[in-house]
Amino acid sequence: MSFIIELKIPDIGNVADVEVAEVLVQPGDVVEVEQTILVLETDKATMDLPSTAAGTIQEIKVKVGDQVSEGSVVATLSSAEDQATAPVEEEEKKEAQEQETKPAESVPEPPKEEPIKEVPAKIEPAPEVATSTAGKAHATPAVRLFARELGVDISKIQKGSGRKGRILKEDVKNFVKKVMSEGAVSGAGTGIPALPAVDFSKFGEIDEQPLNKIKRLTGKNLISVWLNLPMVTQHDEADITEMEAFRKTLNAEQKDKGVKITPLVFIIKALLAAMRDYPQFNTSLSADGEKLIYKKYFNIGIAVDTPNGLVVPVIKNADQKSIIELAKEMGELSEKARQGKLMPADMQGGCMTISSLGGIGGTAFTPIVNAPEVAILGVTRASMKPVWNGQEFIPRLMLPLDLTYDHRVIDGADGVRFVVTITRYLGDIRRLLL
Ligand code: CAO
Repeated sequence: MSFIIELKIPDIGNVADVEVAEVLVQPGDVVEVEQTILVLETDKATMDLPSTAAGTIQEIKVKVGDQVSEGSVVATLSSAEDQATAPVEEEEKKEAQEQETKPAESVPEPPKEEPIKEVPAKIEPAPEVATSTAGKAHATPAVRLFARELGVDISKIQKGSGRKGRILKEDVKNFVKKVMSEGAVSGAGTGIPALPAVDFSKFGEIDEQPLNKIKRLTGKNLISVWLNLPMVTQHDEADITEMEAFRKTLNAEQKDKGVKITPLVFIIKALLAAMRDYPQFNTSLSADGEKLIYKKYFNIGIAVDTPNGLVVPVIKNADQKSIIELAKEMGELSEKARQGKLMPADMQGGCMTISSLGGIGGTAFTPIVNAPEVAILGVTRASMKPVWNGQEFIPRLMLPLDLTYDHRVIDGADGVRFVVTITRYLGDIRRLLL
């Protein structure tokens, strides 16, 4: 024989019109005694409403946002007599008899052989639940328990996806997934304390946008490089007055052929020449850090700014290409990058990278090495400067260069020698022929 049991709101301390914040079950669900079926919310706290009986949910009589008070029937449940807990058996029997003579309002009339029991739930207030603005997690005890079981510090989940930012089980699961997949980003496993989460909505209106895949991957990679490589940046300036005059002539000649020659191709040429002079810049450390691998090929990566983030296509065998060929390939690769059409092979095999911000501006910056490469050359905007020639100041076009290198592989003296060598090649491009 089975019984239909009405689950009602018990005495909740003279609080009327409490809002239903979550409905955790639906008709047909089999529930256990003490399983939370609803979450109620007042201005100050949330409360779990546990089922007082085991059985199958027949009907849910409330929805999220409804107001309930003591005595409100929230659900009906069919239960085998021996499954139901009967904390107040005598009272239940009496109530069941009353139900037989006086059917409950808004409860569909049960089959005759199923006497109705009204079992007021023992409501569990969640005193420690507070709003996220108070710095504490906004979650039900069931979710807190779930988080504890997974070893998650729930206060690290700043905002949940439930109503009013409530943290749901799903948020806890997503948090665990994020920590597992982005361990490097949070500093997990490095012994470095994670940055504290901040609820920016406390200070004003915000708009939360997920990072795209390129940004997420770049971020992970940058953190890993930042934490693994001892990096030093060396700054210098190249006098490119003559180089620019030649570039302008060349550009005018090439205009009809649709090739645009920017300072970058000359910088690639000068970098290649310096790499030949200093082979330790065309190396990578082996994974165990015990060996230095010298490369006999010269592939140059170029950082390209795209609407989706930074990508680094690689010009393969750049040493075997002319200025015009490099300019053409640079144009094609940056176009492909901006259209999101680069293939993984287009971005692999780089020996050293150039990050040129010269088309935008800047006077200096400290680029991050594109590991496992051992150095990166940063370039910012050339400008006219007064330069002392031994007798007088003369106006010269000076190009700022920023060389960041992995100090495990490159000594400071070689770092400065290398960048000075690049300035020499750029200062007199005839030297590139030697
Ligand atoms: N000084 C002065 N002018 C420069 C210059 C420099 N160092 N570098 C380029 N210019 C000029 C070019 O001659 C061109 O002038 P015109 O339009 O009059 O011909 C203009 O600036 C624009 O150049 P560009 O940026 O389109 O072309 P580029 O070959 O110099 O650079 C590319 C190509 C793909 C590298 C660049 O477009 C880009 O994306 N740069 C951003 C890279 C980046 O985000 N790096 C940061 C990574 S974090 O480490």
